[in-house]
Amino acid sequence: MQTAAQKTGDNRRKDFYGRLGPLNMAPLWESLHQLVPPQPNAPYEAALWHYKDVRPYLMESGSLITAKEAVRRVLILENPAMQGKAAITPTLYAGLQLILPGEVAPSHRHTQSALRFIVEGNGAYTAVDGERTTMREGDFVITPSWTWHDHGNDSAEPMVWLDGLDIPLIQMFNAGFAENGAEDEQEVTRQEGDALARYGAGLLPVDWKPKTRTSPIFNYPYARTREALETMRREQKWDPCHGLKLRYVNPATGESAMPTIGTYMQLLPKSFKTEPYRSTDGTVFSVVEGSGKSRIGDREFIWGKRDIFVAPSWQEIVHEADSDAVLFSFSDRPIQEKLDIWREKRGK
Ligand code: 1HN
Repeated sequence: MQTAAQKTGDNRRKDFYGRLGPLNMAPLWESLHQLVPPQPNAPYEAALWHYKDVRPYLMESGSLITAKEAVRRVLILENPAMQGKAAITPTLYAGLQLILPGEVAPSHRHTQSALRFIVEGNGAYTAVDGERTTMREGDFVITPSWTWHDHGNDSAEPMVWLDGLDIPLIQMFNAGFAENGAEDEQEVTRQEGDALARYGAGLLPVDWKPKTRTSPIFNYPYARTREALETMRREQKWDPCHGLKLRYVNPATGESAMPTIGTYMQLLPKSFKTEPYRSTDGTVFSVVEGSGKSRIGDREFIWGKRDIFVAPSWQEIVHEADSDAVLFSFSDRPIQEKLDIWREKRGK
């Protein structure tokens, strides 16, 4: 029971708050706990998209609009707790892009950085900085900030990839710029494989200096990544929380391949169950091979090849592989690390 004096006090406060509003002021003490929480309490959810459920809609979109008209024919993967926001986490955007045989997605550039993780199909290409790279399942392809890029599909099959962009982050900074190219397809000025040969063979051109923070390699082929994991597994040195987990790096700096988005590939052998793990970087996973399940917070998700799921910041993750499984993932960890705020917790 409130006393009369308390009631008067409450009313006086309410009245006071009401008079602050028009002056664009607010009492901190009413929201302090929320503003400075004892630990992260993500305002978004864990979620999973089964590829078999999503694919028919993607193909239907292919009959509704061309890649050229759409500019990018993409179905956005929206976090269920952030509908209408084009965000899968508060800093990251994800979508599934379809490009059909014979189509071109016209050239443009923007300050947002993009990654493509190839989910289905082999043989479509993306062009960056005058080089076309053929994309195959499991390849990780980068479109660096402010570089011209167009996509095309000269193969006989549809191609679907997962787009990951730092759109919400750039929105927050209000630092977005974009331009359309004069031509649909940029001029090809370098032979295919040029960037990988120059920068991706454990060598660098002798007098070359990086001009940006993004990796000069723009296609990290799955064949190489998979081979690295397969060779490493023979040692049987598993990380209890990650199985075998590698991060993609910019060979010029040893930092993440993209400045704003960290990208990873991990192998979980059949029957491996990870120790509980949490970190402050909300993470998007794409299943490359195998099947299994993941507990994220108090929810469980059963996944198979090509499924996509998201784990919010600081929710506990436990993965369990039913068969040898390979997971690609991306998050905003590199930014958090630069700000000295990234944290992880291993075990319970
Ligand atoms: C974009 O440029 C691409 O180039 C994909 O493929 C998705 C989402 C929002 C803004 C730009 C692409 C995008 C995008």
